[in-house]
Amino acid sequence: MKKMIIIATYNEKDNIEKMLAEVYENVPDVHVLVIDDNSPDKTYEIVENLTATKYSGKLFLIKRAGKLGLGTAYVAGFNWGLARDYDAIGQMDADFSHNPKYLPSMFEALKTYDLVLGSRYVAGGGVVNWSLKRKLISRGGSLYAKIILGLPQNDLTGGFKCFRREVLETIDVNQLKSTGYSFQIETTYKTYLNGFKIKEIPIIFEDRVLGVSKMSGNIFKEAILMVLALRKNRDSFIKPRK
Ligand SMILES: Nc1nc2c(ncn2[C@@H]2O[C@H](COP(=O)(O)OP(=O)(O)OP(=O)(O)O)[C@@H](O)[C@H]2O)c(=O)[nH]1
Ligand SMILES: [Mg+2]
Repeated sequence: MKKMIIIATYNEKDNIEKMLAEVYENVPDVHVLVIDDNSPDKTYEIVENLTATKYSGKLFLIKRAGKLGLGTAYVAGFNWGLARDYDAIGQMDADFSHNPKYLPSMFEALKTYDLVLGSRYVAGGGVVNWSLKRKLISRGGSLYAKIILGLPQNDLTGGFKCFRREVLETIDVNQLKSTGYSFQIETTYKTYLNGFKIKEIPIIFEDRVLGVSKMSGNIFKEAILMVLALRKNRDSFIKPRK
């Protein structure tokens, strides 16, 4: 199985090199695509250097003109991966909230499942160092989406995921409507609607230690409305299987 991981970065200069080292330590044969949105802290320069030296042939960089959002970064990454011969396409954050030690078991599960979710909300999973408020918002958001959309999965907003390429080919990544947190809900929902097998693997999610948070209130509003829109348009997301 040829594997790749997409890591989107915006001002992650303190995290990215160590993150990449840990990813390759855990999965030596994985390819990583970094999508950087012209980070003011020049994260892309660090990555550029590593593509030419230490990680030549297994690290790739797409540098975009400016901050275009995490959702469109993943879409660009999905398209990049689908245009090449990867069988497994993963995504994770650069800030160590997603511990690379989980990658081997996630890729292993992808041999029998079509989408693997790193899940905070199954037995053995959890979050550390989060305020009660953030815990409630996150847990409530997943529960809200689970109920409205009728999904059996428990962590619908997490961004630590691995897809089989067939899933991304089927759900039409260029038609994804969300830009913020609901992006994760949308891809999992469309995967589920198309009959793919989804596995949740417990992860302990750790709050970012270095770098600055990009949370905002608008993102939540979008998510609440987007979930309703996804439910309403449910039938149009079911594609004929290839
Ligand atoms: N390319 C790109 N990457 C982004 C953008 N926004 C966030 N990211 C990256 O996406 C990942 C997740 O973003 P975070 O800022 O960690 O979001 P979060 O985990 O919800 O919030 P904090 O950890 O509290 O900051 C990180 O690797 C970010 O650097 C963006 O607009 N473009
Ligand atoms: Mg984060």
